[in-house]
Amino acid sequence: MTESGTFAPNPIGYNQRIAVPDALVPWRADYPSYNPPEFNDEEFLTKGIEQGWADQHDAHLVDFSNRPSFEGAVLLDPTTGRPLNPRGRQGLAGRGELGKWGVNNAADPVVIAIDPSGIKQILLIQRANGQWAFPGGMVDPGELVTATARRELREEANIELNDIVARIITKGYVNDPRNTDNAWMETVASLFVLDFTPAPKHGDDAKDAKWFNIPSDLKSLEGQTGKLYASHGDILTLALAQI
Ligand code: RP5
Repeated sequence: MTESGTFAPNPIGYNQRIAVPDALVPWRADYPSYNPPEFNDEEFLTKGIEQGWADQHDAHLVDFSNRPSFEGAVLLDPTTGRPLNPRGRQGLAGRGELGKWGVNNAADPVVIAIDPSGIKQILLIQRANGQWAFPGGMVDPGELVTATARRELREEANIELNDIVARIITKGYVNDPRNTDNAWMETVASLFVLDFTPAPKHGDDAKDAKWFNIPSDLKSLEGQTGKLYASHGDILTLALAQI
């Protein structure tokens, strides 16, 4: 089970998001009338607090000193005590369906199989919102990101790659549709290169799991899959440049 326990952003809450003109996205841009709607999935977050994976509702109660961001130092809103998204205004306050104020850490296994003739395939799962994605998930408290990647592969695709050495290909902010002004996703993506294609079986909240041929580049892959979830297309492009 993923920490958040959900894949599809609640369309009701996230649909309140307002558009922010590009020039006014950075917090340093003066925008005195900025007053975005607030979305916190209270029932879901209260369950998360009880189960220990979500922060308290009041961000003042959270110790952010041990919550590093790949984006550098994170500013806190002096009034609410909430972290401010380092990528600027997102048109929605609160933390929506993300358990943590500020950084929410994920891990993404990028599993690519290459056959003897050089044909490449990528293992993807289908999320509840229908988009294809890496079988990634939230890092559990105290868990190493490399362990998260292997756990999520097992849970979402029923694939164990214990004998395969993975290498980290990128770490950073994810353009996840659940991001808000005060909560956002960051991931560590690990590359697994295989010379075989273990049969996947979808599990957890993945609706499907399968291998896709990568004909030449991301664009040709997305011709089959549709746009990959969040920043996964960019991550895959990085991965392909490294093999
Ligand atoms: C994305 O959300 C990450 O890249 C990762 O794939 C995923 C983690 O969230 P859940 O799958 O646990 O919802 O931003």
